Amino acid sequence: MSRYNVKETEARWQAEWERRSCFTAAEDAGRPKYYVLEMFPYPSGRIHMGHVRNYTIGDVIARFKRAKGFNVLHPMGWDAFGLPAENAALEKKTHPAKWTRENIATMRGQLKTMGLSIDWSREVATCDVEYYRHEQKMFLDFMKAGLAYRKESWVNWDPVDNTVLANEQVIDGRGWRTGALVEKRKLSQWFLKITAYADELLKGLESLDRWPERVRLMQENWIGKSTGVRFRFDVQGRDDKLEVFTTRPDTLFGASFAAISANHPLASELAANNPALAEFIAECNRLGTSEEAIETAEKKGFDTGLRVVHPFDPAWTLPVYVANFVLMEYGTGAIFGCPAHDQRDLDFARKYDLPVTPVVIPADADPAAFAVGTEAYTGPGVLKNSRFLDGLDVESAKQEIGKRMESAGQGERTTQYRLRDWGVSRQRYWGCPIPVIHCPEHGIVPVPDDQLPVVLPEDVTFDKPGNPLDHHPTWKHTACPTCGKPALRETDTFDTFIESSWYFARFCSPHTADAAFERKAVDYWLPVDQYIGGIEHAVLHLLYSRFWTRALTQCGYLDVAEPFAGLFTQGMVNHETYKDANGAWLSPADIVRNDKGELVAADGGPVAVGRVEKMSKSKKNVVDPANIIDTYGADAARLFMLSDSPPERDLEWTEAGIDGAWRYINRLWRMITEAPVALPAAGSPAPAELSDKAQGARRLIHKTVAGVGEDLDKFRFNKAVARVRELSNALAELDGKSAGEAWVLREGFEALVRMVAPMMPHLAEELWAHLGHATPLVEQPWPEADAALATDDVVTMAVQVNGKLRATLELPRDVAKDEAERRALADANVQKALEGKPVRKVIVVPNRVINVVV
Ligand code: ANZ
Repeated sequence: MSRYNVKETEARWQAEWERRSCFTAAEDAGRPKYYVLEMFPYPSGRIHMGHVRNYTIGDVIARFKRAKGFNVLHPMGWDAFGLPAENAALEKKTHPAKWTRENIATMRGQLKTMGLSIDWSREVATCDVEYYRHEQKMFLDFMKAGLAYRKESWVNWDPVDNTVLANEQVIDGRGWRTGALVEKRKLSQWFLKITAYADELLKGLESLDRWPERVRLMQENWIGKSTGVRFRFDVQGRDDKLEVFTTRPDTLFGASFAAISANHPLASELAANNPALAEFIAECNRLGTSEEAIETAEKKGFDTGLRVVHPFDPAWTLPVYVANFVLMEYGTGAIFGCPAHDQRDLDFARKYDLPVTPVVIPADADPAAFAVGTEAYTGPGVLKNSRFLDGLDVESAKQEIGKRMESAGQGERTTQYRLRDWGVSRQRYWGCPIPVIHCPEHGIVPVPDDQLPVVLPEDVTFDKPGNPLDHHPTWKHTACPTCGKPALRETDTFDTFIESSWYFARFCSPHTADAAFERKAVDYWLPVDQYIGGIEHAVLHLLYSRFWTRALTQCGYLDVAEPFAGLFTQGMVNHETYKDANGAWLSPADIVRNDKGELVAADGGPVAVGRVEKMSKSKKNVVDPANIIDTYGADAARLFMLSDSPPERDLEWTEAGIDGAWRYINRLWRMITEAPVALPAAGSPAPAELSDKAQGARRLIHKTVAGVGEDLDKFRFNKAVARVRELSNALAELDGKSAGEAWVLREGFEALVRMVAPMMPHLAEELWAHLGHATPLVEQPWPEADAALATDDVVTMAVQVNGKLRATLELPRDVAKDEAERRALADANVQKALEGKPVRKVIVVPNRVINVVV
């Protein structure tokens, strides 16, 4: 029995594909293009199962589309700037550049063992100056176009290390290394005007009909369009006014307080001679900068003692609080609170004993009795307790009050977006330098074109906290491009989301030196036809890329509406979790089965099996793909990734699963290399005569070809695998002896091999060669199904004699009634059941049943 030598075979075909440059893409106006891209990896060290799943899915699509005649672009690169490299530098005393490049080398080698059909000649690493220099130029063009600007903004500050912390470095409100309570500080930082595109980014979502609905909804919520009213309260005893934004102006007669953000200018002014207020503001600032932190914190306020006057009643005043749930960055940083109809306001009112007056009454409630307890009423209804609004519905009341405020000059109806401008300054080393210079005389001066790129220096030290660019003895000292006098370089670097906002465009012409890309290359390849990645990027990365594409279009770099025409988000790879007797996590590699088949620790100790969860280092439930590929080969890993669950769902990695994939590969290998009879030569014409069995097998072959093609097109990989398995089972039943069977076996084997090629490319190549083909399978087109054979033209009909099932017959669909009758009566079992009695009647229900009555 021949054995499939997976290691030798996989390596040999990988080398052969490379030798023949099978996956090198070039523009070709004569063929339809197809750009398939998986989200590029961060070079963290080694590839994990999430990568294997992501790149397997992408590779199936790439290989399938290539076979279907598309000119496929399938590139790979490295999202190589970022914090982990700097952390490694601090903890392992290595240089971020060295750490990153070593990781890239390791991971490239690992990816190559997967047999991915990638055009490696297009590989880019975003930490290379050949890459990031172009985004410096883009940024300067954005500045000219008014899309980049500077403003003060809050950062996390570690008071012990005296350094800015990234959000990921703040753990439970404390610095990750010092454990010190993190403070908020204001720094001047760069912003990109993504809000200028808020409406376009929202409208564009409608055109993305090949994106998951869920992702479109998440982006819509993130952009957060609200229509409402901005209006101004008079402040008692002061000349200035307090401007608020509300989406519910209809509830104004239910207002019981006003509140401002801790960072509102009025709050700072009042705090100057109010130490208790200053302390409250400091407490708010310790909450952290994220919206989530603010949303989940207990609602707290501080009564400023000021009062504002109700816009429609000069005798009615409301207290003004500083409140921890009011964000400075949204609307005007100030609100009015209507506790009956907003949960936060209600919680706040109950805590500080403020009135709760319902002003919107649900249609089915008794207006006299309706009251609000612990739950605010946010639904529709009719206005009450609201003077000129009484009796109106919510929508009309909003319009009415808006109109009145506009004509009195008190406020305006407006649209407000939750989306904030994108802060891109990071006080970090391992990133792209922001190409501006600070001159004492000329302020911010963009680095002139002929002085680009601003290269990140590698001779830096990590011996003290803070940004090494700041400590570098010479790097930041330069001359002002305007006056030539001493000036300082910006030492902040870009947010790494910038690199990933345009890499898909760089892949179109990755080696163009004097420009980010060639125009004709992006015009040909963009948009990406199929983008594949994790749902965790549903908002930021995808939204930033959509914005960046529009900004590039505005600045004349390219002209595409949307960067990613199709998006697929795959599920996670999960695994059981294990704990030892002491409750410590155990890795699957530390566990064995004892003689009784029970799971035990390697030392024989008991193992508690826990929940199936996402593979993570902290719970040790990880399986290293390198070990799997080493043991079972890439094809088995790929097959298991595809066969077990639909790709959008989570997949549970099990030993039994990978084992099953491995066994199937060997079965296919044996079935074809040990065929029961000598097969006719490749390309032999079909024999004139086929037995029923052979004809039946042919029908299944062509049905499978049609079905698998459709499944792959629709990302139903698990269904495609099931179909292929069904066909291989059927072919295993043929002994090749009756008329034409040997020929059908060859047809079946070839179809099988060609269909599994996108999924198990190495095995497929090897079997294709075994079947006598001299040119590799990657160069073959996708098999065509014979439509006449592929359709279900045969139906199974039941034959009953006096109501009892006596036989089933395979008959052509819509067969004539007398033909059905003839075939039924000719059947041996039916004849037996008739016992020689005369047939009185035959009733044929088309395609279903033949009833014989005696
Ligand atoms: C009064 C009111 C009454 C409100 C009511 C709601 C319900 P969206 O839909 O997200 O746009 N708000 C405005 N600015 C805020 C800020 N900077 N920080 C925190 N909250 C703020 O939310 C708009 C509503 O959120 C506004 O409408 C305002 O409260 C609050 F029964 O005004 B509303």
